[in-house]
Amino acid sequence: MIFDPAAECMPEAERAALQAERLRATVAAAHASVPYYRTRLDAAGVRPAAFAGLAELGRLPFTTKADLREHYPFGLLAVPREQLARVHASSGTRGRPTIAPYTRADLDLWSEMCARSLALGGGAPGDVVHVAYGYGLFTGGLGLHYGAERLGCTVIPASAGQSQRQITLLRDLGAVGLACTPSYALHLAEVAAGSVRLRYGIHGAEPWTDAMRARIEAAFGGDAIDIYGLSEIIGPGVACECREAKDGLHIQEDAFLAEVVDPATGAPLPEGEVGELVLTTLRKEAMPLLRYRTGDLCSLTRGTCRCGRTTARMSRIKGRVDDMLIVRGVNVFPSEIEAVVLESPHLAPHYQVVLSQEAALDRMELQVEWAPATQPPLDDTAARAELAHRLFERLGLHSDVTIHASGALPRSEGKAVRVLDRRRPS
Ligand code: DLL
Repeated sequence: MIFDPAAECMPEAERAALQAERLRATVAAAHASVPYYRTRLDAAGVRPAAFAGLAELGRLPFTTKADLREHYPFGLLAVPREQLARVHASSGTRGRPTIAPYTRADLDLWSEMCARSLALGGGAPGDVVHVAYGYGLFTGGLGLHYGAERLGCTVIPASAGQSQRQITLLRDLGAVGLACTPSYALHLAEVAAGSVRLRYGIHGAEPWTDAMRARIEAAFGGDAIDIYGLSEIIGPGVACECREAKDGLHIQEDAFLAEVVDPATGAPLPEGEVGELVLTTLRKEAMPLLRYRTGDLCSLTRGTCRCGRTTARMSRIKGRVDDMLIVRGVNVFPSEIEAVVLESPHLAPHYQVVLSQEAALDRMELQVEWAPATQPPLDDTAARAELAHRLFERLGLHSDVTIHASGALPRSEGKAVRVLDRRRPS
């Protein structure tokens, strides 16, 4: 089903007009209520009263994570702090957390976006939906929770962890939908050992591949759907795949304006080209963001989808601008490594990349493990060499490979840690 056909199937010209109007209102609100934006907009010579909307998008300043850090925690609010109904945060890897403040209306909008996402993935009123994203400051749990309630589902707020109990609940309460990270879905699949069947899974918050999708779908028998979002913008629900096509994530364009730019120059890139996703909020009250540099790499496609929706679609996230590894001068995205690992049916979909330094040279080691059903050979030299060869063909980089026994690598309950970089900072 389509949760909001009027918004999701709107003719493109009509949507562009709506976006232009909302963009003008957002620029005006940012200028009027956020001193930081007033200064930046004035410096760029943008006068809200004369701002033409979409055609002048390029005149608006970018906002970066550094700007958010600098104005931590509430420096970019466009409403008095008393009007905040809730604050979430994303831990980030270093430094201050990134704050996600919501007014009541923002929470409402967020629920609506997550309800649309669940419906995109095959959800319907009356479904039992098991939410195994972490609840708390992380936006995954409560975001999907309220979205599922909005759709009219029965929600099981399981949160992450205690996997055996999760399986019991999934089975006993008859869940048809599961919401959790793709890495946690694989862990749950392992524990369930075929005893849980689902209609759909709504998986995001970390990069994953189509090969990973195939493994999750084989384990649970349903559609494994990619959902995207980030705390700064709203949390999950910015974009989500449809179950009909699974060919790009439909962006909720009446609420978020998407561009893809060259990460180095900031210049807009044409449709289909991979670059950094830049998002402008069109309906947010608490912290409207203009041209926010997400750091996430993807491309955009326009045109009506097989599912009937007319919203632009973003490709799967290829990686982050800042998680591209540079190993002996070669650029490597962990997702490329994942694709190589999962080509082999004898390996489990769990892996870790360890980077170290030996005699001033980078060393990359890929740690994988045998699939549970595989009888490992006594001497795995040939298997390791074969994997190292395929990695070299894909990445142009020599790496060492270790194949562990099934179950040896750490399992994730939230966002998986794929890379351990033990090189000295240069
Ligand atoms: O991860 C929100 C979320 C929760 C999305 C549940 C989907 C499902 P943050 O913790 O702020 O918010 O992290 C946001 O996670 O900039 C991406 O780098 C990454 N990310 C999120 N979804 C995807 C995805 C949540 N589907 C950061 N594919 C983003 C790849 C993703 N990366």
